[in-house]
Amino acid sequence: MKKNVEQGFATRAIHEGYNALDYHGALNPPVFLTSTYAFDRSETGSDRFAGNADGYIYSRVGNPTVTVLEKRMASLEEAEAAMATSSGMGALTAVLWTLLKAGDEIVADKTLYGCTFSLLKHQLERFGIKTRFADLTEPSALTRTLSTRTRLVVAETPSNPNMRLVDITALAEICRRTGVLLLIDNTYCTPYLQRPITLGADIVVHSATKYLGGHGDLLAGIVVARKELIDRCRFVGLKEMNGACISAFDAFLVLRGLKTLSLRMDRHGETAARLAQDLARHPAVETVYYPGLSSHPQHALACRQMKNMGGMIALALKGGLMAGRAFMDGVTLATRAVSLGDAETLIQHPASMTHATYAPEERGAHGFTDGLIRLSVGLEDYQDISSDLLWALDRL
Ligand code: HCS
Repeated sequence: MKKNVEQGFATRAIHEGYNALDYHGALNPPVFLTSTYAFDRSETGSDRFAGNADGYIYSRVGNPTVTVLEKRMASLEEAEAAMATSSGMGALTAVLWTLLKAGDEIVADKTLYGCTFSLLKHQLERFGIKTRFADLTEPSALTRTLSTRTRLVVAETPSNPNMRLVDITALAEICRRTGVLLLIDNTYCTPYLQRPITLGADIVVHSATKYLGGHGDLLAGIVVARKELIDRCRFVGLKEMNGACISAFDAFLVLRGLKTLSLRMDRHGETAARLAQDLARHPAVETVYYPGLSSHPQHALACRQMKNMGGMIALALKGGLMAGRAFMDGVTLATRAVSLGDAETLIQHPASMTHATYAPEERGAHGFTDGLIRLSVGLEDYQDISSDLLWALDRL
């Protein structure tokens, strides 16, 4: 794969894919608010549609502002190419519609974001595509679960919401030997903390709504892979199947967010690491799920695979669901809301919110309890977030 890494990560997050002098010196990429593109003559249009000439044809398939974002994300993930979409689910479905047909199978890690789980478990079945779930924290479980029909392996690391990690290198090696593609959802880490393509994954998807955008003001998704695969996802999954194209304005906002990604991820990680320790010491807390804690079962893997331990924490309280609800209602600085990766600290209850798509009996089987609370640690002062959370815990 092409590795465009001559400059540092932060430099590329600010500059890659854009030259101001090509656009009248405009410091920021112009927002191209256009749905279509004029052809100088009819043959130009037919050549572009046939894929025999470069150039824009329609903004569902490509737009100059979006192209800057795609070049920048490909560089940050150290991949050949990227495709931006209107949401993380749009990114995932563009890949699935492109790669799969009736009769094919997916192997997925047992814990996934609720809508990803529902798509794989319930919705794809209607089209004859089956998903087998396995505990992919143990790579040998993948070998046992693969069948001759498996086309794709899907995992989040860390997983949403319970912070389980998969060993990307180990899974990639098994996938390579068996001719199956490995897709990693890198939303929790961003390429600043973890670059799955460099560890052997074939495809990376993101909800760019989260840390990449970083400010809770947009919805977007990204697919990263080798160019041949991205071309297929663009002209099949995006153009002909899901139509989940990102708007030029949202692409601009993601580009603005990326400029500060490294600074934000450092701060999210520093604050979350301190908070995880505070929470783990509190008598009302049963378990803190954070890969930076030495008590995390995959702490050693996290130290190898991630630059820092990220800004997401999950916790279970001794009082279970009722205590969790009281804790959420007791905080005053943290915002009760789904989503993650924003400047604001967000707190939510997966079983009834982001993961309500799991049936009650599925939650335990897929690795999280009804009492689990998820925290997206924001960029506020550590002391203020810590006081807010500990104050609410003290009152349980
Ligand atoms: N994927 C987001 C949106 C949930 S509905 C989250 O918070 O995990």
